[in-house]
Amino acid sequence: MGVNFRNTIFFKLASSVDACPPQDIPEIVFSGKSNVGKSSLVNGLSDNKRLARVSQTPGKTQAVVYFNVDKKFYIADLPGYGYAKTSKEKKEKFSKLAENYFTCGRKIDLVLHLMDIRHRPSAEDVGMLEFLNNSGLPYFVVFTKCDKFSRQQLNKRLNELSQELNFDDDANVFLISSEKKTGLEDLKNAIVEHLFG
Ligand SMILES: Nc1nc2c(ncn2[C@@H]2O[C@H](COP(=O)(O)OP(=O)(O)O)[C@@H](O)[C@H]2O)c(=O)[nH]1
Ligand SMILES: [Mg+2]
Repeated sequence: MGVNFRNTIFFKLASSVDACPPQDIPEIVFSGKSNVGKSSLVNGLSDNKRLARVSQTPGKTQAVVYFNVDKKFYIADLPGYGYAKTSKEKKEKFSKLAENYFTCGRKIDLVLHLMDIRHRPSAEDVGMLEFLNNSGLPYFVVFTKCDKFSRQQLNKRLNELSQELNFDDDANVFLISSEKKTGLEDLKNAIVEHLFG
């Protein structure tokens, strides 16, 4: 099935799992820390800089943001976790929402877990990968902001990271830069192949 990623629209915001849209089409979920580049990836995939708000202030998004991609699937952009700049109460509220998302009974067709290639994985990242490995949910590991490194540095980083993180044997790992638009075609193809191939 061909998917026109440019035909991506904002669909809705849900500040609780009850407000999530009906599951009439498949759903992929973006998870990861605030500021890792989730909104930028939505914009990068759809080639539309104005679609998702790219925030300089991490922790702003406190709802699941749904995008409808060419009427073929949803992207659910989860609130980022692990950022303490907002009040404690807010932090707990939105990290709960992200946490509940995976156990609320929604059918999730694919998880993209994003991590910044420059940083050591956080405890949440390690926990998330452990959860994904145990849950049997299909997932891709997406390392963001790869424009910050040379090709050689990237390979070195990837080696280090694969020792720190427990990727599933057949885990799909992608190196992307939303800024330089590298790795996005491979990622799009893999998403479409996974959902409709
Ligand atoms: N250099 C670089 N910066 C990026 C990239 N993707 C996102 N950023 C920056 O990282 C910050 C957070 O991005 P955003 O998409 O809002 O992250 P989110 O909180 O996960 O949605 C912004 O300042 C972006 O410009 C990338 O591929 N390369
Ligand atoms: Mg965002």
